[in-house]
Amino acid sequence: MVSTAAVMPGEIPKYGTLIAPQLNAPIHQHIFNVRMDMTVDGPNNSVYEVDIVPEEDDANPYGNAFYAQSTLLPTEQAAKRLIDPMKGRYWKIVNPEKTNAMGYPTAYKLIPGENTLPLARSGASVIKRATYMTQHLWVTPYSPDEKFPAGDYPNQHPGGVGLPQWTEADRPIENTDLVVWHTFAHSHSPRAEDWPVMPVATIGFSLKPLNFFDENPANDVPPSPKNHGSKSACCS
Ligand SMILES: [Cu+2]
Repeated sequence: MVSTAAVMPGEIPKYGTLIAPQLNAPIHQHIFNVRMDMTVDGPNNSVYEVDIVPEEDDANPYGNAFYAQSTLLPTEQAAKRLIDPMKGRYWKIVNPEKTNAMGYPTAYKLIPGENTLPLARSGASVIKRATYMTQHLWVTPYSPDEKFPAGDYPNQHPGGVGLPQWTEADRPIENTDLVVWHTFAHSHSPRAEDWPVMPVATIGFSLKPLNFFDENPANDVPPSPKNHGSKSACCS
C-alpha cells in the first residue's frame, strides 16, 4: 500500500499525487541490490561488459555493420558500471579456463531490466548510507564478511561502508572467485489506480547461459511418453 500524507484543502502536491481528497501519495523510489556469488563452470570467473556498437565508417562502407564489443573489467574500480540501453549493454560472467564446443569461454549473461538511478543528491544522507545505489554493477572478490551492499547496520550509520569502502582497495577480479552485485530501481510516481491497494508491480533482471552449452539444451530433453496427455492414457 502506498504511504500517504494529508494536504490542505485545494492544495495540489508537487512531490506526489492526490489519490483521494486531501490525500497525497508522495513520489518515491524502490531500489534493490542483489548479491550473486558466481560460480560459472568452476570457482574462478571474470566479468566483461558487452556493448553492441556500429563498426567504424572506414570499415563499414554500407553503414550497416555492427558487432558485440567485449571489455574485460579487471579490477573493482573498473567494474563500477551503469546500464546503457542504447547500446544493448549487458555483462557476461565467464570462466576463462573452460570453453564450449565452438571454443568460446563458458559464460552467463546478466541482462538488466527496468532501471534508473537514485534521484537524491550525492551529499544526501541516503546516498552516503547506500552508495551502492549509484552504480548498477559492482564486482568484488569473494569475501565471507562482505554480505550486504550498504554494510551490516546502514540505518543509523553516517555512511561510506559496504561496497564503496571494500572497492577502494581496487582488488583484482580477473579469473578469481568473485561476487557480482546488481542494483536496479524504479521511480514510483503514484497514480489513482494505486489506491487504496496497489496492483502487483514487478522488477528484476535475467541471467541466461551464454555459450555455456553447445546448443539449445532443450534439444537434449527426452521425448514425451507416447500417450502423454491423451484421454485413453489418463482418464478413461
Ligand atoms: Cu512505490
